[in-house]
Amino acid sequence: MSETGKNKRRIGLAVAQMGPVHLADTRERVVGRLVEMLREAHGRGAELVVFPELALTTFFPRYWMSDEEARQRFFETAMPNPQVQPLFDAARELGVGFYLGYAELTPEGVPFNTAILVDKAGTIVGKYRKIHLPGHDDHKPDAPFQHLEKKFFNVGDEPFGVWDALGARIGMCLCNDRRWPETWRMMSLQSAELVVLGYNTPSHNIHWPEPVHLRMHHHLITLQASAYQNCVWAAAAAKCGSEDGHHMIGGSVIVAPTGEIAAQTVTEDDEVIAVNVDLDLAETFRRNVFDFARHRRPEHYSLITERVGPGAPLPRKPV
Ligand code: CDT
Repeated sequence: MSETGKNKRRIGLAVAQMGPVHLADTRERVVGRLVEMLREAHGRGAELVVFPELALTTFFPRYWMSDEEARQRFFETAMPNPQVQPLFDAARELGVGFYLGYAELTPEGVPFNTAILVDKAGTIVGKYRKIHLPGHDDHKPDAPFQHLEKKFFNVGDEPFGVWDALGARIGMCLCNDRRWPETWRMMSLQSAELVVLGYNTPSHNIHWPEPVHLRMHHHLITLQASAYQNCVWAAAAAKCGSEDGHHMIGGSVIVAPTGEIAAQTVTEDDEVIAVNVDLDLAETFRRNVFDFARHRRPEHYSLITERVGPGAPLPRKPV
């Protein structure tokens, strides 16, 4: 490392991709896999480990069932709870923080698709509830599987946020959120340096006959373009492979603010990737092409918050 390299602000960052979690897998078994990857990541210098969305269970929104059954089988009513406690204990023992996605049922009985940020002491320091819920809420008996996030979860009740933790300013989102530019801009406008997210992306799209290769293509271009346009590092963890015959893409990545992929998984199984991240790398972009204070023109962006979808063109002055 160069002399200047020594002075840079760095964080040991790992993504812990998960292979499939089947319906028959217990929470204990899944948490055992997470602890094993946390230990491996620590051995490779990680201070923060990113786990997937809904990491504790199979991707259950693919199954039609009553809300009551889903809540009984797949939701957590407390975090940590006795089954997940070993992960929090390992984090404290090793001095490693983590991001974890799970299905949350609040004490008031409200269901969310949630992610938490846990610091090196094993304390929850941030919580994010998924805002962009894809899929549908009705039964589609002719589809090969369902995507019932709109049935099983409420839309997140707080805007996108960032948290000062582990020596960095960290933003959180979940899966489908990564496809929306608003997600990233909300966080970069709060000076995010690193955006972490988990995902479950089915290889087949039940809504239209999308060529399978486009799933990976759109996943990667979204992350690379968003990291660059928002001057952030991005870390994305898949749950992937075939869960009881339902295939989901891998391709977990750590992306630099340059838009370049710094590390990518090569399997569809449990796999750790790690990068010693230079948090200052984004500064060049923040000071130049994306100096927001000098170049952004929010007075010309009003439609972004006024309209949900496409509408009539804005009135123009006569030419
Ligand atoms: N989990 C999740 O958000 N998955 C979506 C699938 C979209 S297709 C209905 C994703 O954006 O990857």
